[in-house]
Parts: sequence; structure tokens; C-alpha cells
Amino acid sequence: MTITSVLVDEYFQFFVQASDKGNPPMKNNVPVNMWVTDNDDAQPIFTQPSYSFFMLENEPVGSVIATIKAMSSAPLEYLIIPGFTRSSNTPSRFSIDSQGRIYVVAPLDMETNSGFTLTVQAQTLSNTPLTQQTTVNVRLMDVNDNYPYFESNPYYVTVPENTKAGLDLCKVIAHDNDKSYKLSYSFGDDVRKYSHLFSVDSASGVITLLSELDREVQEFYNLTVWVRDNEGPSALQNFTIVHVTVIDYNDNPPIFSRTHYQAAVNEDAYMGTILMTLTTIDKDLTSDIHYFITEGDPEGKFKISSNGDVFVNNQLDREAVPRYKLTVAATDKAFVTTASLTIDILDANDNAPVCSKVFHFTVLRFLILFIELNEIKIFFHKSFIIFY
Ligand SMILES: [Ca+2]
Ligand SMILES: [Ca+2]
Ligand SMILES: [Ca+2]
Ligand SMILES: [Ca+2]
Repeated sequence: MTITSVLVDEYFQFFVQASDKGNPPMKNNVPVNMWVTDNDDAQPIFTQPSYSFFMLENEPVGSVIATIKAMSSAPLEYLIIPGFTRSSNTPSRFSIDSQGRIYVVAPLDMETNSGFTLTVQAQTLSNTPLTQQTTVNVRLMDVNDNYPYFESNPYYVTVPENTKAGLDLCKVIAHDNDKSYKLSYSFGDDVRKYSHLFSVDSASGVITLLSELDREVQEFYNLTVWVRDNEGPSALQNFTIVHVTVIDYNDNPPIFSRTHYQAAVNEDAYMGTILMTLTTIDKDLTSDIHYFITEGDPEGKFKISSNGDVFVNNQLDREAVPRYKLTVAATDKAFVTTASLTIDILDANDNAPVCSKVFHFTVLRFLILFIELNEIKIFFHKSFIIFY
């Protein structure tokens, strides 16, 4: 468009159309209002073609972060022309007053938006204002306003109790949303009592086993791990818990409840008769105890079941063996322990009766009856003859 000849105070209204080269072409129109002014010094002119400022991200709402100025012989007002993005002040984070002071109208966050490019317009306070625009760049400076955080809380770790010292158990990892930080890890005070067992690398967060663990002493540990985001007084910190579970290993022998057992059984006891129950204590969780008779019973007269019941396994005979001195063993497949077991065989009336004893006893009873009951002596006499 070329303007050939215009007059002061002349006013124009028209549309400018833009079209692409598609087929069919896409078009759009924008209205234009043009007012021809005299070439005087009322036209506002900014002191700089653009401005740049830095500010802390935590400047409070209402803070003035910069002042810009446009020159004009006429009174001016300023406004920020909003764009379409967060960086161009939509939604509104900054405003400008009549003195050209740019101030904060809503909280800022460098981690969300680190910089703004504002279009500021100065215009005369006339019905048809004279305008001038400039660009104001605002850069936010980081403030340590984010707590570091761990990837997990809690962490779970399992470790067999026979694990050698020096093994790395796990690595705790923390992050920080601030631009600048230097994370360091340390155990909480509550872990001090385990300082001979665990260590944490302050830079990497690797937790290392310093000594073998014994599940039979302690099965669970809760380790508090702290992370700080810098060394200074403004450091923010956070913590996580590492739950350590010690897995059992069969490292303890079964122990009989007594070193010597005593039992007795009738010699006519049936097979399967239980004499007693042996018991053992094994500190390990996973021990499966088996019992055996290792000495003193070559004929297999006794056996021990899987739950420790000692039972008769064969016909006994007191007259042959009146007492057994057994060695019993218990094993958890790794350790074997023994105890002694003495079994007395009790007499049973298993020999043929001696008839003479019965005869003498019977004769004595009949003689007494004969004296006391003389009237029926004939009858008893006959009975005696029949019995005998
Ligand atoms: Ca931080
Ligand atoms: Ca920050
Ligand atoms: Ca164990
Ligand atoms: Ca065991």
C-alpha cells in the first residue's frame, strides 16, 4: 500500500487482507484505523528499543521489578499487550502503572516459566492516541524453593544373613526441581546405633553393608536416609525410609530340650506304642528337623517319627534286654546334635503260670471254708475234687 497524499487529522479506515497460495487460497482480513497527525513531538518514544530485567522468582505480588519510560510532550499511559502464551503474559503475571512501573500481580515460579517477553505499549491520552510499543524481557533467577524428593519412600531391601560385608544393598535416589542444587545423603540420627552395619555414600546414595547380619539377633532394620539440596543454611531436606529384611540362613544347630531322656515301657507293649516325644529348639526359621537312633538299638526295637515321637517298633522282651541305652540324633540337614535316651523294659506276666501255687492257695481256701461251713463240707469236698 502506498500513501500518496494525506492531510493532518485525516482519518482512514480499511481492511488488510492476507491470503496464502493454496487452492483455493485461505484468506483473512484485519481492520486498520489510521489517523494522520502533525509531525510534532507528541509521539511517544521509548528510551530504549527493548529492555531486559532480572528478578528473583520469589518476588512477592505487588513488587515493582522494573520501570520503563517513553518520551512524549503529551501525557502518556502504559499497558501490557497480552500475547497467547504464558511467556507473553497470559495469564497475567505482570502489570504496569501510569509511571511505567512494571509490577508482579500473581506468584511466579522459575521452574514453571523461567522468562517472559512482554509487549509494553505507551500511548497518549487522546481520543485517537499515539502509540509506541517496546519489548521487555524479564528473566527469573532461581531461588531454592523446592524440597528435594526421593524416587521412592519407602525402599525395601532383603539381604541373606550370611552376606559378606562390602555388598551394596541399594541406592537411594533423590531429585530437586530447582535449577541449581547439590544433593548429599546421610543417615538419620536413629541409624547411628547401626553405624557398624550400614553406611550411605553422601554423593551417590549407595547403601553398603559393613558387617554380616545375624537374623537371629535382628531381623528387621529401618534406616532413615536424609537428603539435603545444598551445604548452606538455606538447604532444604527430605527423608525416606529403607526397610531392610534379613533373610534366614540355616546357621544354627537344633538343640535337644534335654541332654538325657528317661522312659519305660511294658515288655508286652504293642508296636506303635509311643513312649515319649523328643523336642528340639532351632533358632533358624527354615529348619526341618529329622530324628534318628544312632546307637544302642541294633535290632530296631524303637523308632522316632518326624515329630519326635519315640515308639515301639518291634516285640520287646525284658528277659532278653531289660534296658536300652540309646543315642538319639536330630539334624536340620546342616547340623547334627545328639542326646541319650534310657528305656527300661518293665516286666509283664508273660511266662507260663506255676500250677502248684494255685493248688496250695486253693487248698487253703477250701480248708477254711470246711471249718466254717461244716454243713456243706460234702459239697466243697466234691468241688475240690472236680477242680483239682
Ligand atoms: Ca531445592
Ligand atoms: Ca527454584
Ligand atoms: Ca539363621
Ligand atoms: Ca538350623
